[in-house]
Amino acid sequence: MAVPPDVRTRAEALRAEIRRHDHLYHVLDRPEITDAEYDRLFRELVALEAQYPELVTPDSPTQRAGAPPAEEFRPVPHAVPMLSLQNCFDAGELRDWDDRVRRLLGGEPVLYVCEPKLDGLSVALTYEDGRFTVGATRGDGRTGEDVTANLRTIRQLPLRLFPLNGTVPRLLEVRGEVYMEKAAFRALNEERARRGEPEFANPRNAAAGSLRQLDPAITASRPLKLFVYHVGRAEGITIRTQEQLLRTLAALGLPVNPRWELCRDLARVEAFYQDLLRHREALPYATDGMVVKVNDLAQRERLGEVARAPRWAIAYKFPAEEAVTRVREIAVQVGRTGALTPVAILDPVEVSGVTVSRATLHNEDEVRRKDVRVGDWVVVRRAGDVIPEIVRSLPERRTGEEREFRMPDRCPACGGPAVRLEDEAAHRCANLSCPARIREAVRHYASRRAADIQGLGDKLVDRLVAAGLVRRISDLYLLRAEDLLTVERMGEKSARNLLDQIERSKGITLPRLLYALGIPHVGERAAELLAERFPSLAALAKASADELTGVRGVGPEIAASIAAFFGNEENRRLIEALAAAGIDPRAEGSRTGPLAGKVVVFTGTLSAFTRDEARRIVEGLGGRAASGVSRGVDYVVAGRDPGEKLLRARELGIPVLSEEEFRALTGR
Ligand code: D41
Repeated sequence: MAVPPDVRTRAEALRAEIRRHDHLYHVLDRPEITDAEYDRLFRELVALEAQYPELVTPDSPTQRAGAPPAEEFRPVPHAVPMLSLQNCFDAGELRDWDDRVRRLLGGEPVLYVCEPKLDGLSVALTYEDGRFTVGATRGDGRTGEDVTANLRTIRQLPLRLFPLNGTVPRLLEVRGEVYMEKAAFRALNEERARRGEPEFANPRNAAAGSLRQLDPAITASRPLKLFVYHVGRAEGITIRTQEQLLRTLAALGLPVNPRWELCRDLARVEAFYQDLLRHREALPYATDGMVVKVNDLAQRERLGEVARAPRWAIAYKFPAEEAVTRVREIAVQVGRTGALTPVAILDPVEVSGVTVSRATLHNEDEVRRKDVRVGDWVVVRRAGDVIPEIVRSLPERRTGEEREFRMPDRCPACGGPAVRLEDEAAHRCANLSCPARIREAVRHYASRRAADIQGLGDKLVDRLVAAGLVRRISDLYLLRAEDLLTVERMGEKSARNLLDQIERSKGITLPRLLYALGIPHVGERAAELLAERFPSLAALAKASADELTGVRGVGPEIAASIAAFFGNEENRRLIEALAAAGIDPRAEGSRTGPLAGKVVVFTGTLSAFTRDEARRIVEGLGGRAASGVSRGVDYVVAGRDPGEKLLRARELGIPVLSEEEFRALTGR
């Protein structure tokens, strides 16, 4: 089918517009439109491209994900080798480097650019006529691996460069660092722990592991980010200094870390380092030091390189984040799924400014592998704000008093049997009503990314569980103000607020609820995928193994876990109890409709549709129709002869719509 010219023009305009908003959002962190408005543009483009497939270009914003899994990574030779960096560890070594640079340049003035050194994975990105064509890892510096399809999924990476003075360079090979923010790294590890998958040791391994995936869909699900800091090759553009290089790359729409500085002397370089060290914790990314580079590219040329590292740059590393301390005890924690985790209780020790007194040992095999015994001296490490870990024990300092750790065969919380399932690293407490498990399950349910019940803190959960008031998640919805007042010295007002929060959580969406239930292996991502495919919990509970594994991103392990969850009598009763409390969300027909995430209640008789039709309209627009009026309700639609519900809505200050207003809102 020939593409009508106006459609082609519209698609081009949409692409330009989406590119601009991608840049504003992902690179500049300064969005100009809401997610819903963005989604509308995106959907329009998707629809046009679906109708006219010949409109699709590889650099269309719709083409980031979706490449099929690769068999292997093709080798990519680097036309200009990717060099490594020489290191220094203190001010004296930095001075030696500066002295050498100045001597080699015959004492002429030198400016330096300082940049944070991100702990990620170096990549080279090639743009031809402004279009992203090839992306490669550093590899050994001469040859890397072709990870183009994976890099395309990184939202900071422009598929097309913005023109500069009306043109884009003929060829530009930029270099930078793919990394994972610390918070994202922690969340990924938590999810992996829940799924019983091995955790990544640090954000760099997580970034590398995510980028080196044969299936780009997996990379797309990992929150990778990018900063660029170097140009390997350029044609059709002249760059003379690092300062100009960074500004130019930013102007082309590439992500440049704004935290860089042009320094006129070594004192300024040292000040940049101290400042970075002070702010290190608060930065969203992990850094292991800074990189100092000669600003002038002509001077760089004269300085040259030694041993595959430029003489004109140096990495000034932060001090080691390790310390030595003793293991007082190895305690065992019970998780939400009953997993027992050994935790080393340490003599408190300071590691890069933070006191560390516990370190996770993950599981029994890990304790064996690291050969950690109670009473041992151990090396502990903190990388950025990653959970402290024991690097190794120091057996040479043993006295013979140390005790080997054995996983208990009873749960330390309830005394029930702890079993280790075949092909699992973890021991689990098998008792579903173990108070420790309930506590963790409720904490998880209330957490921000789940039901988001603010004010339901860990301590309060502990007390509610200990008092027997909460034996399963659904019991939260039976709590009364008196209960809260008796278990905790809480004011009437805070108790009210908390009950309101609990009430509000009844409006939880299906993907969030799926995640909040804490089904082993079902993380946020899997929950979203499942909610796209199954319209309700009931539908999911009925799904066959084949239907489950048919969902992209859901493997046999997740499917088995879901089947086991819904096959369990207790869990089925929990789902019923939740539904009885009014929690039975439906898949959102649309995530951006005017009623997305909204709860609507009807009262009285409607003239244009039946109740069921009205309900379906709401659901089709991403909302949920509820039967009772509570604080979680967003609109009450009043037809002819409305009932009690109207009064209740007025009492609670909930907006009341006439049938006409409802039709205007929904376009019916
Ligand atoms: O942030 C970094 N990790 C970073 C790495 C950076 N900001 N600048 C760098 N500059 C270079 C040169 C000077 C060779 C262009 C680097 C790296 N190299 C680098 N990363 C890994 C090996 C070398």
